[in-house]
Amino acid sequence: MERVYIGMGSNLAAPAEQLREALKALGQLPHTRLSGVSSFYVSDSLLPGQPRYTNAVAALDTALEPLALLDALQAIENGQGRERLERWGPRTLDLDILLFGDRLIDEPRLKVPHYHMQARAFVLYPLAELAPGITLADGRALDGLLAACPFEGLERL
Ligand code: PH2
Ligand code: MG
Ligand code: MG
Repeated sequence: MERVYIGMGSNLAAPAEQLREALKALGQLPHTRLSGVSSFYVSDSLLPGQPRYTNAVAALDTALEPLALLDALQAIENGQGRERLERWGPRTLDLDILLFGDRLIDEPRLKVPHYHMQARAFVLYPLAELAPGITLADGRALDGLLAACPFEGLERL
């Protein structure tokens, strides 16, 4: 089993409810255990003109390989009505693989560590609840990323 952290986000159709439903689905994935969930956080969208997001991070222990897990996450997104109309468009559910054990993954469909996570408070602060003090597979310390990324603008539910 490998420890995986999933970034979760929603800004449509009752976001907190979307995250709760997604957590149930994550808990039912084969060869996978849902091992932790952060608090939920609300923040403005990075793109102006969209509803506010609710975000959280989930910890999984899984025997699935990364691309099999990615397929399963996309199936959950689709099952909750995700429409892929525009990059960074508003979404009912976004499930991103942030970290996958100590692997560095660089494939067309999947880059791990997730390449935007270092500058996103709505990823780093919930991750720090579940994995305080960790070092990413690329050698960066979570504490260093947090120090460079103010909590400002996040509202913890
Ligand atoms: N996701 C985006 C764009 N902007 N803003 C917040 N606050 N949270 C998100 O998850 C988010 C966003 C597209 O990936
Ligand atoms: Mg995302
Ligand atoms: Mg995504």
